[in-house]
Amino acid sequence: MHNRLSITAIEEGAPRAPLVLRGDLVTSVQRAASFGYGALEIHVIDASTFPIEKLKAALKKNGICISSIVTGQIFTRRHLCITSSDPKNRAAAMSEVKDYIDIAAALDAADGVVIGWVKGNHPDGDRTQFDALLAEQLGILSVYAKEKGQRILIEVINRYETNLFNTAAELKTFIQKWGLQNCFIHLDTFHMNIDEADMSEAIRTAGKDLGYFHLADSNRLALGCGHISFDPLFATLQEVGYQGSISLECIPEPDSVIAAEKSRTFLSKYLG
Ligand code: LER
Ligand code: MN
Repeated sequence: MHNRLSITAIEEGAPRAPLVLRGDLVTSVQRAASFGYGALEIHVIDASTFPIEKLKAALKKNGICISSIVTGQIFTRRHLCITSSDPKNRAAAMSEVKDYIDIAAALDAADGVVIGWVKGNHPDGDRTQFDALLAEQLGILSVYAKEKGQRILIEVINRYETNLFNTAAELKTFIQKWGLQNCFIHLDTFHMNIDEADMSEAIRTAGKDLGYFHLADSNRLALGCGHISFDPLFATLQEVGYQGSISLECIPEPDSVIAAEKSRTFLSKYLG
């Protein structure tokens, strides 16, 4: 396969958060390239202080690109979500996601902008109003992203973290029902191993709408440290003609270097 291989980075985060490279982002660009990754996925903490120009220079110097910009920190650190029942909160969330889309555009991200936790959770009971609001907000963001040459990548996340889109089929149905353009399905092997009855079938369900792919083993450690069978997954990615990046999002244990190198070695049989 010839997909671009990416690795996750954040300036600082909880030790067991599944983000491999930590610390200064320019250093992470150098480390990603030296470990044999062709792209960096950045979980941006604060758009207002994000070092766009320094990163552009570092990417050029090291010959790698940005695969995606991830919005999760908007929710985890600032408790904002695009479907909040508080109009101020949701307006702030939308404004921040747009700032993240601007960063992705400035860095010419290859795959797009990931929307995970920032989409919120649906309330108990009737979902009709919530779904309409979610579709409206995603529609606004996808038009904004399209104007900037970016795509919206909606992540399917397991039931213990969110009650929205735990399977590829749920998300595909939602995208089709609301006619969302420029919104793609983002799968993650850690989440799929929990909620999909058949992981290969989930990739087939996403099909041409598959827009991004996260890799971790069943225990969210480096590849080869758990019990996921990756052979059929890579075969199915090929079968559906997936062209996007494949990004390592695992817990950096015993440390970032070992997790990055071990996973890179594991992947050489699929990606060269
Ligand atoms: C983010 O990509 C993800 O997979 C979530 O579980 C948050 O870590
Ligand atoms: Mn993920």
